[in-house]
Amino acid sequence: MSRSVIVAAAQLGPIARNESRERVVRRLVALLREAHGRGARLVVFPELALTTFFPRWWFADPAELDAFFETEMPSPATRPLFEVAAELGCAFHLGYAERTPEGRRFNTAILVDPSGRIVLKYRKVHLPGHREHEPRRPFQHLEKRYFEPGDLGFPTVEAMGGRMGILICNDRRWPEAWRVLGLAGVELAMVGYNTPQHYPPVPQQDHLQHFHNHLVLQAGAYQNGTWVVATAKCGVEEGCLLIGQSCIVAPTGEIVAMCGTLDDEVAVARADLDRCREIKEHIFNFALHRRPECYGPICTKG
Ligand code: CDT
Repeated sequence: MSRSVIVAAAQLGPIARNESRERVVRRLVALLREAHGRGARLVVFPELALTTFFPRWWFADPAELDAFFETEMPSPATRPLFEVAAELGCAFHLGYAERTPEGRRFNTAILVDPSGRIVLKYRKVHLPGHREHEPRRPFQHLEKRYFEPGDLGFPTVEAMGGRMGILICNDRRWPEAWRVLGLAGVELAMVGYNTPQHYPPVPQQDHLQHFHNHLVLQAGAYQNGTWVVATAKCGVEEGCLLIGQSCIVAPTGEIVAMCGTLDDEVAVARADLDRCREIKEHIFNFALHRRPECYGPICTKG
């Protein structure tokens, strides 16, 4: 049986602060239909794909913050996406802000299989930004305040004929996160992101944002022998420019498809999961070549 799956990065342009969930879901459904029409059977939507990137604002009123969180999945607003995807037999990845019944908040992503069942849930481990209000910044990045670090580790699942895993945005910069997925044998990693072009603490690196994005995605793919589908929410969102260049990366580290706009757009490629073996059984054959006895400091605090 072929282990090829046609995958899509379903990039989103900006979402306005006052845009309703219903309207965003209509955009997601349109992207899903386009991707499916181009052969895709797995569609990857971005991080926090249902709202504007709200950590850019300081909210003193918890009710204002809660409005950006989902308390159920699917919900009445998101159900149409689940229904259309199941009708088409198309799996999808979706990032959203999760509020648990106990009131805990996570930056979460799920994989929904072609029958409409949630088969994988991941909560972002590496939360960037800051905890307190920093009014001197042109915009805030309050993920450290609004989310708890993920408590699920880096889970993977067998789906679509291969081993699937998820990282969320800032996680992609951390080789440790990739390697934990690699050790689980991941063959396709989904990564949603919202990455501002301007990084207020180190603005001299603003021109490197696109380079760093692809650098870490390509390194993560190659060093772990996995396909990567990485999808942005991008464009000028409430005055803040977010980078695009959503892409699909082969296990060799090569970018095989990429979005060219800063708007709603689909990039599609055929991912032959068997190609992971070219890397996993040779240059990065972990059983043969890894030296974990020398890597101790990686797992100690210091
Ligand atoms: N969403 C997210 O994690 N964004 C960060 C921005 C840089 S840190 C403020 C990222 O790593 O792309």
